[in-house]
Amino acid sequence: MNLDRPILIIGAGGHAKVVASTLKRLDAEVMGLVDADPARHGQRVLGFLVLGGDEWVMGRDPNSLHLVNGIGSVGRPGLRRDLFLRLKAKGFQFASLVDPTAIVAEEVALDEGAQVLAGAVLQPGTRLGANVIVNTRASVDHDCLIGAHVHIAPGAVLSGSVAVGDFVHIGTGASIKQGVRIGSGAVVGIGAAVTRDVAPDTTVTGVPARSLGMS
Ligand code: JB2
Repeated sequence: MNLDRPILIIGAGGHAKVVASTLKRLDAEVMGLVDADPARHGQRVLGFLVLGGDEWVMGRDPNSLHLVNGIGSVGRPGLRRDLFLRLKAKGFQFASLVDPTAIVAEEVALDEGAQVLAGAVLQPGTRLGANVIVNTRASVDHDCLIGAHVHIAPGAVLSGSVAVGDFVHIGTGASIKQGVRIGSGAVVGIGAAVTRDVAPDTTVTGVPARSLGMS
């Protein structure tokens, strides 16, 4: 976790509130938040001020702060990834976050900006790609490989050696059988039980999960 510089949170909605809460538990120095909605400017999120829009970030020296991505994945799913890539191209770095209530075993690797939130569990040998969210009380068992920009929503459970491609959404409370491979861009619905591999860009739902076609 690179919390050695002041932190600016991108976004000021629901996910921003969750990461702000983690940052408070970590006793990090938070400068505030930025949000595209002018109506939010000047408001507070858990006591932190919404300073302005993304132009506020662009006017800063990238070496003077670290960013935390406070955009979630509901609504426009590509927004979180696009902002991460745009701000990185401008030279900014994203802090990775591990909530103090999470359990992160040895031999776990987190790429830039990965977020392990309250009560989450990561078992040994697991790797999280850049900008991943392991959300509240989700668990990722041993030797899972999780691609970039993946959202593992609250309470989802991945058994051992699951491989997840980039930009996958695994819905709240879904369960993934050991060794399953989930292709890039796939969506796993809320509460689904995934027992077989999922093709890229496909949506699966139900128990056991069945394909609804291209996502
Ligand atoms: O380009 C942008 C931009 N576009 C939208 N830059 C910045 N800095 N902010 C942007 N936003 C802002 O993101 C919106 O104005 C809004 O305030 C915020 C998104 O908030 P919302 O609560 O709608 O979604 P979220 O992505 O924070 O949270 C969703 O995903 C989470 C994973 C929610 O559904 C949560 O319930 C869920 N836990």
